[in-house]
Amino acid sequence: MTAYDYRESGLVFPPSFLIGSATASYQIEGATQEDGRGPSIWDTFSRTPGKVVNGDTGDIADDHYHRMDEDLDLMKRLGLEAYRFSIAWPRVQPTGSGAANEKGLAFYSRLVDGLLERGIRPIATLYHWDLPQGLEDAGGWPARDTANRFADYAAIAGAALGDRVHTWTTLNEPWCSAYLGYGSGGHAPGRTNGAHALAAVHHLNLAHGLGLQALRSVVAKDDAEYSVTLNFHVLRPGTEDPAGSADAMRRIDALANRAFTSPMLKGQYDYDLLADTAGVTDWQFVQSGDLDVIKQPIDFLGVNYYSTATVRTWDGAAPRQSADGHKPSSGTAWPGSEQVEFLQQEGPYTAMGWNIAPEGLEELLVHLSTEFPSTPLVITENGAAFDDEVVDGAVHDPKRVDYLSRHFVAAHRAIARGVDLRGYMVWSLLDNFEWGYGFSKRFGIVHVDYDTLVRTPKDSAHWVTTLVREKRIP
Ligand code: IFM
Repeated sequence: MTAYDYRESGLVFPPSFLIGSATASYQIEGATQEDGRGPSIWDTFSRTPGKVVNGDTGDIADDHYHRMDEDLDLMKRLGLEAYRFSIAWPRVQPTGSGAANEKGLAFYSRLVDGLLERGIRPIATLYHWDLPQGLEDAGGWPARDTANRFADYAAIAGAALGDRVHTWTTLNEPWCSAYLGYGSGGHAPGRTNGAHALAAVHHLNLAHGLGLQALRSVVAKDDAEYSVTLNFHVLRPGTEDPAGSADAMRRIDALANRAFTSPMLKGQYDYDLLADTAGVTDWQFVQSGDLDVIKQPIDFLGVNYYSTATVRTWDGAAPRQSADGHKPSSGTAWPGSEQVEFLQQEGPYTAMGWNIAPEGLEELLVHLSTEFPSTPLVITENGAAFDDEVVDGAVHDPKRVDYLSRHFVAAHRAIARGVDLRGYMVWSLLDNFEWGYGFSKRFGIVHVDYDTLVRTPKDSAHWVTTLVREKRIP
């Protein structure tokens, strides 16, 4: 089956299927030095020459901090049922520990109230990569204490907002935080040390477990839901003989997917992950009892999906390819499995160079639901970057509409195959700061003019509005 087979209008979703959109704090808020917010690793990283395309920073971004009411009204006009946002830890605890910054909490309190007033369900992520710089200076995610600090922060956020937030998500894509932040160096804080990356994996997992315990002990809403969001690598064999790629696929699955799902959902690190990385670390940072802490009940697993990855074991002949979809950087995102080659995949592609493969989403959802049958799923991110322009006050983005349409078809097919899929958050509500790519990539269903900060809903936003209203793929 190819991407082109996933065109089908008229498919109907159940009325309870939740459709909304997502953003993250550093990518949209701006106001990085206001109301007591402390610096985060992304402030430091983006100000370091050469780290972000065009030297872009999140200092202003979409200025959402000052335009929250306008953005809330926009969400209401678009008919969104849910809004997935993240809380900036350095707004809540400027140095990452100690007393709460009330002005920072007040901002998110107003956001949550504004959502509820408009009938939009608040889905709050505690950590979407903006670690307080003070904690990085104290060791960052490779240091165990960061997980303890995260639990304190979770308790502060839960106590302040827990009477109103419908859904809590501990972490967004810990794969990126650990491997891009500490392994490849492509993301903040930009370290390139495989052992640190693996220690970060464990401490992020621990933070998830401790964070859920802390949230549950303070949240004053009995029906609040708890979750975590992972970005899954859906793998394809890079040789005609699938067996020739089997080891490469197993290794990447272990590092990228099972390094998080196994501890969080099964209470274990898989033997092959430990064996593959034995030359990098001895995993002594895993202490007795940690896995019991990490394996906390969740109400659903958040799934972020964009494209597939094709891998094989490098035979040493031709120069090694490394098209893993991330901005090339000096270190490795694959500690212990550097011999795996990521091959250029068949198009069509988005502006990120990512292949469009809706069948990968269906396959992933079916796989997760087979592997973890008692864990419901929500697509917490899916979307595409394309080069959009405003012409006569409109943005025609047929490629994004087509991308979304095919992925909603994939989601629908997964449901028809028995997957307990509860919702779908489109990435992203607004064009925003795309990390190492700065503002050069536009993922929004709403266009943002970075000079005037004017928001213009794209055709894809109108498409989403129709989809939500009719619960039917237009
Ligand atoms: O923009 C990011 C987001 O912050 C995390 N998931 C992937 C998106 C697109 O790269």
